Amino acid sequence: MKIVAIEAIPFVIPYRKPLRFASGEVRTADHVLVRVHTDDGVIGVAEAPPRPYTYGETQDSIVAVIAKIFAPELVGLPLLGREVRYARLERTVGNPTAKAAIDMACWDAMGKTLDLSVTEMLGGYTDRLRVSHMVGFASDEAMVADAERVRDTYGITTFKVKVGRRPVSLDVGACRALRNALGPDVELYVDGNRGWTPAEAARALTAMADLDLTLSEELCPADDVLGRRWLTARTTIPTVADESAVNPGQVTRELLDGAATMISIKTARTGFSTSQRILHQCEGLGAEIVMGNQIDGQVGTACSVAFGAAHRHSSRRAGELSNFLDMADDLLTEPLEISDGELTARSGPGIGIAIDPDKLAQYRTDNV
Ligand code: MUC
Ligand code: MG
Repeated sequence: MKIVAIEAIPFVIPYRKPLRFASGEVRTADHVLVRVHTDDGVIGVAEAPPRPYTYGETQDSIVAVIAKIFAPELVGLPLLGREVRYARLERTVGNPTAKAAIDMACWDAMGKTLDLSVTEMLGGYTDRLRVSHMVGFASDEAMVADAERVRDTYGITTFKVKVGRRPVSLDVGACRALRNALGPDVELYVDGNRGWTPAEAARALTAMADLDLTLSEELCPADDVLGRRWLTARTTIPTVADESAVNPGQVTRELLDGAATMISIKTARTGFSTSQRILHQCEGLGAEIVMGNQIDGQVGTACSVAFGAAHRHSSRRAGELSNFLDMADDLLTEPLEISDGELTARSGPGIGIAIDPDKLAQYRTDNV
């Protein structure tokens, strides 16, 4: 049970409609499929979604760092040697989605080797999560139509609304339109992707005080140290750290600084191994978590639901699991299906997904 090769395969799948938010926009899924091969002939898979505006990774950088740094460091290690693998990957700062995809592909290979699902191996708490849908920037009418379509088609009743535009009244208007159209029973929360100053964020939250928002995520940059602390202390809405807390040290800092009261866990950037460390850290500190979305495809979403369902602490809230619906196609032989507002974790082995070879041949861009 040794790792003998790690492949990083770039592929591009168009989006049906772009997702826009304060720090950028996504028009194509230019992801990297990672395959970990063992000497038993097992192949573990996962995907890395580059988010250049967030972590500085690109599709090219992910392919290169895996080929030139991570694969040479890991080939030859025992598949079950999780701590050695973790130590080797964590020696390198940054490159979060490249490291996460390798980690998850190794877990997939472990599950396939041991004939267990990743959800069972991680904790086996439940087999499903409620789904939250991210609504990106558009006109108020288009944002409402997107949310209504997703609610009516998939039974989703939790929505994360992208905010962080200027003037703040743009987003206040959009959130108000969503609340008016969807009624009092849906859950609404907001994510600013660092778009506002603390003063703008405070003004927006005051203007939306009657909208029953349940969470406010990353409204202003992590480097606004005192401003974030000031904002968090003056709002009754829990504040979620997302891109400011992508490793256990940053999670500690955000929570103990009073800059955030909750943490978004994204398997796309912390894999299963670091996500589990962060989850237990949050549980110990008494901080809630939300399973976030790195604008994942179906491979990444299967990873999020496998992890989220595995633990009590990560399965309480709706996970952000639906944005693959915006993609024109995907790679799985059996597509994920959201019904009654829920997504089920696959029963394995491993993550429980299979890549369709024809689709991979169609969408891969490395001319193999
Ligand atoms: C999110 O929760 O912020 C947008 C940028 C990014 O890094 O993740 C997405 C979603
Ligand atoms: Mg976010």
